[in-house]
Amino acid sequence: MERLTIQTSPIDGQKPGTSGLRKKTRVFMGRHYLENFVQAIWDGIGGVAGKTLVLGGDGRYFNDRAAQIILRMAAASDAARVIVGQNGLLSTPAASNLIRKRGTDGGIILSASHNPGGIDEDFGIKFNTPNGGPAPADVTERMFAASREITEYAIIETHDIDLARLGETDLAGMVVEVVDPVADYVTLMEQLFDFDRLRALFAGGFRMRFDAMHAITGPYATAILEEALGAPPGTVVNGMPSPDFGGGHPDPNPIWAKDLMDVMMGDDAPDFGAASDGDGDRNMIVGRGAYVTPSDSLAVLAAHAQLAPGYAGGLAGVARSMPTSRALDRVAAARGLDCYETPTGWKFFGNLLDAGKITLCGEESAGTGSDHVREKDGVWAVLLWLSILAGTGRSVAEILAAHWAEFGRNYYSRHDYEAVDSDAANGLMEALRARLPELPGQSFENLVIAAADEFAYDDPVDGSRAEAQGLRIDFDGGARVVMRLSGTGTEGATLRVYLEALELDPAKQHEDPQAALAPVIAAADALAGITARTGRTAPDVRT
Ligand code: VG1
Ligand code: CO
Repeated sequence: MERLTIQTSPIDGQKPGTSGLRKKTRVFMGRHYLENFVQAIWDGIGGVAGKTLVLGGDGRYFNDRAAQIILRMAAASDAARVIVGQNGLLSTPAASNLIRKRGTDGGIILSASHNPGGIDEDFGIKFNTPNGGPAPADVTERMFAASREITEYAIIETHDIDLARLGETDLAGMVVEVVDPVADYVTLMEQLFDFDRLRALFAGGFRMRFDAMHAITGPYATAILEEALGAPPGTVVNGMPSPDFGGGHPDPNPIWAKDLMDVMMGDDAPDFGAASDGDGDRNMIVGRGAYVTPSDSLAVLAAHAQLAPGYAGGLAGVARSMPTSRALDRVAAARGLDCYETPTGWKFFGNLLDAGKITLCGEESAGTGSDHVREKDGVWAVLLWLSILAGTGRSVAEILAAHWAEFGRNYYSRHDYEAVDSDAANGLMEALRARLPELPGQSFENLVIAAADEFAYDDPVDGSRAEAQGLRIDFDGGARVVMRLSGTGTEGATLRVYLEALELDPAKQHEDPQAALAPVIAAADALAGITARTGRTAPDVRT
């Protein structure tokens, strides 16, 4: 084995976004591209000499090659140990758990999450810090800075490590420890949930369909739902991870998880349906004939979390990302819980969780989680929902109706305009930003604007400030429009328009959300000139 020092030079654009660095797979496969960024990670965290890291990914195309390169680079920079999921696989929450449980110096997750995979699709890499959470902005900025000054990287020249075989191997003085990617995660779930109770639910004939979307949660969901909880074989569908996710988008929403939606809305639907994304941190929840918007799911989980043993003592507080609906706030106010509003991206919850200010948190993009790890967690959300269904004896539809009657319904939808020309998208945002001060008091589509601002977040724990986190426009009566540009796309710009309207009258809480939101949708277009500026007459995705 020879340690090589390879001369290189900076590559433009290695700037991590909302969740790590995401690019087209062919870009990552380009000469020095992955190696440069991995070296920048090492530099950004002050080197890896003597350190222990976790490594795993969602199994997408290039995951296997990237894992080998990263191991050889870690060894060349004198890391002490890398704990790798078997075959280079780990879901994002399972990686977060391992980082914490093993007391490591952090970890690398290979994933572009809900983005499609394959040689012509997307790849990504993310570094998580020792608390198990995504690296905060100061750390990713150091990585980006290092990527712009790089002149060389070190790598060991050797044959591939066998990542299929569990156990330890030596790689030029570094220990490579291959672990079962599922086992520690199952142990954690057993600590939080009453598995006997959930087994009894399935034994009583409760039917469920979990769509793993050909992504990483297949093995986790099969081990927990079918093997540990006794759900019948076939409960988990699309459970074999594939490098291109069966050619689909591993994004659990009604568009990309349409098969599941069709089953759940059809005759003879099971009692409960769920889906997860590429790397296993997102969840979609759907009952028989009842889709649950992620914002509502978060609010329902907060209202009933104590039904699971892990949360029987109550919640310290809750948090949501800014664009997430205010359904959570209504539960928090009724229960006397602190409720924090953070920018988009899980990294902003880390300090609140570490400081014990919150127990539960989530985002409108189908991410919910708690203080058990420092990532959102799809399978965990499913188990908490199952605990609530078992504990209340109600159906999903009944739980939703009761929730809205008690707290009010925050009708909610997100409209995405994908691969928009970047200049057009930036122009739209700039024009709206410039008009914010004059908007209060004006009315659009009979909706009167109460307040308008650009969201900035002051972290209450470390005092750091994050600016330019989205434009928000509040209307009298509890409706709201939020606009921001995605930080996870790999092509042009994605404009996200978040729409919300509050309905307190139980007689009006059962409308189609797009119909209930029609005035807000029209107001958003009138405010920002979406059609005029982007040339799009309809969004690509409505969640
Ligand atoms: C999106 C979501 C955000 C989520 C992020 C990572 O970011 O809006 O809520 O945290 O993806 O999720 P953006 O910048 O594209 O809006 V995952 O499951 O793709 O890691
Ligand atoms: Co994800």
